[in-house]
Amino acid sequence: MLSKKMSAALNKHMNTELYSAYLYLNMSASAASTGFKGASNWFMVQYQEEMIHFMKFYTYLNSQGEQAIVGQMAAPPSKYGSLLQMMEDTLNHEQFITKCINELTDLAVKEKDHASQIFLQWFVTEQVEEEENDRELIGKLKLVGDNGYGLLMLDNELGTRVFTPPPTTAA
Ligand code: OFO
Repeated sequence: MLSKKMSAALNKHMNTELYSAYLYLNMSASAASTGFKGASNWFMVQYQEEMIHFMKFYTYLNSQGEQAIVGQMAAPPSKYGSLLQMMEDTLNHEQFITKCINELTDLAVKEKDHASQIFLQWFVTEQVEEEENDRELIGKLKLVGDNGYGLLMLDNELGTRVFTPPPTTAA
């Protein structure tokens, strides 16, 4: 059983995960429109992962007898800068998500909500991995700079990313 406060906070964040999915879907289209097919694939995989994150919250809320409610949200930007800028935007967004997950975890601790604490642990770990991946790519993009051959090689590398669905979308 969730407190009203915990339920509302989890539901709000569920919608933020959906926003993340739409954000990366727009980034994928933007990268494709500038000829970066590999980067487009990378952001598409990112979109697919965010949909899993969204579904984890959706499933968890419903499993706790709450009704998950998808609400209205702001449209993500449709115009982006260079690949480096897009990756820096991605890291900024993920740092924001990390802050949200930490706040949710703080609330779960405060509410003595052990089930939610366990549920949120997966996301705490996931965010470390997400930020690490983004920082690594930012480093590579800075190294490559405006070098066309380097960008082509990096785009090829981004094209190899594969979406691996978790064994279950449940919490
Ligand atoms: Fe990118 O981790 Fe969810 O939002």
